Amino acid sequence: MTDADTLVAQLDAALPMPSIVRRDVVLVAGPWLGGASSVVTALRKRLPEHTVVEADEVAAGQAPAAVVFVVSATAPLTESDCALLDAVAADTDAVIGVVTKIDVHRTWRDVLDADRAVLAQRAPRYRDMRWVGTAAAPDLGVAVIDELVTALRDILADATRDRRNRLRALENRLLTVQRRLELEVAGAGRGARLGALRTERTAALHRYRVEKSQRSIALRAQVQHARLTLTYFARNRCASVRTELQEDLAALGRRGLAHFPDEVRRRAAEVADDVAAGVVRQLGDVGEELGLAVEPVDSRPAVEVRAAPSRARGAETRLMLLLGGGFGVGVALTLSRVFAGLAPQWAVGGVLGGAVIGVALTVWVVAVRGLLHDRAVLDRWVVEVIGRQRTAVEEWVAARVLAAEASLGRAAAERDAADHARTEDTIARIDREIREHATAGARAAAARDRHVPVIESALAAVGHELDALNTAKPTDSRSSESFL
Ligand SMILES: Nc1nc2c(ncn2[C@@H]2O[C@H](COP(=O)(O)OP(=O)(O)OP(=O)(O)O)[C@@H](O)[C@H]2O)c(=O)[nH]1
Ligand SMILES: [Mg+2]
Repeated sequence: MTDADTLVAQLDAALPMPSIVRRDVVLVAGPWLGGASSVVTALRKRLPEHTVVEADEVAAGQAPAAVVFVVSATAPLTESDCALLDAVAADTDAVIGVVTKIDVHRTWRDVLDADRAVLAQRAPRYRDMRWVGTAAAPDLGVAVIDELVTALRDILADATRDRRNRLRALENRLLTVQRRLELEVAGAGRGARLGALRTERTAALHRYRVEKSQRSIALRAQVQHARLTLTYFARNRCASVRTELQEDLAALGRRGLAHFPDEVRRRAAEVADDVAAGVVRQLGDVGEELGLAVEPVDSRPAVEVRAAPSRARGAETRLMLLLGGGFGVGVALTLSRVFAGLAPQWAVGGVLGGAVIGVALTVWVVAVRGLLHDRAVLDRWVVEVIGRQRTAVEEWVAARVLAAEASLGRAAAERDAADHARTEDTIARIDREIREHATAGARAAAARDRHVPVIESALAAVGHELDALNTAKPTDSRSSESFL
């Protein structure tokens, strides 16, 4: 057992080590339109004892005995060409470089040197790689493939090939494990995920605070607005009903006055109903706007209309009778005098007529004065009744709005509490995930620190042994000189 095997045996058995199946085939691969298929055809003809395959005939997890890497002499290797070689020769040390189509590209030697230099710079393993020029499917003349056939025969006959391939595969496995350990420390997108989680955490907290204060501002503003609107509504409704009642009263006759108090009661009750409906509607709108439930309004403003003042007038009636009588007597005397002066033959009739007119005028003046007095009394009564009702309605509105504010405040507090619990859950989930990532990172770092030193020693031993085998092997890195 070599050093490399001993060190690999020391590696933790739990480490997932990719394994490969070695196939006794020659793999010919190269970039697009490089000429690989033509080389395969030519090699199959020349080396019937070996199996020559193209890349699509080698499954994942399989490795060939030797790799022929075919590139066109058109231009030097590009980065993607080199990456292709890395992939196909990852588990195989026996690699031959082929520059093809040398029949049409006279500068193929320069391209070959450039390819060799590019690969030598890419990895030390390619430094001693053998390169040949071929023309497997020339446009004119015969195929130039002999040197490739010789090189391939040499490489396949090399006694150290198996061991070198095995060591190369081992190196690839070790590098894969090392890369995986490093990747696990960095975490697949762990940094980005942690950043996203922290942003999400800050956003969740910010959203909770902002939404809470916005909701409480909205609640205050809406309640304040409802209070103002409803107070104005109640006040205006009372003022308009008072004006209407006063206007009605001014047009009422003696008989209508008797029913007027009932009308006042009816209208006062109407105002109370209107205000109650307005409050229900407005508070309902506020609740809907805020998305909160408002307790139903189950009362209406109390309407207390006291009895109208009595129309007993006593002294005033007597005074009016006196004044009306005086006025009637005056008119009667004046009329009798006029008749006595102008038509003495009608003097008696004038006295009688004057007396009748005087009495009629007296009755009329007293009645009109009485009606006006009653109206004035009722007018004052209406002002007083509606004034009292306005106070009662305003108090009722203020009490309802206050009650609604309290119930909305309670509902808002419940919603805030639910929101708080939800935000706490979110934050806890985010914190848990952040912790899990941190733990996974620490675990991965510990695993890397434990395994990487052994892997590095094993890699060094593998490299050492490969160097030793390559130095011992007779190298032939001459390029084809046979063409042209
Ligand atoms: N002049 C010349 N042309 C060649 C030579 N080898 C291949 N070609 C031409 O190059 C083209 C591609 O050849 P292929 O052998 O099919 O190359 P490939 O890499 O298998 O191509 P893809 O599989 O399509 O990527 C064809 O038109 C061939 O005729 C050569 O040695 N000389
Ligand atoms: Mg092909």
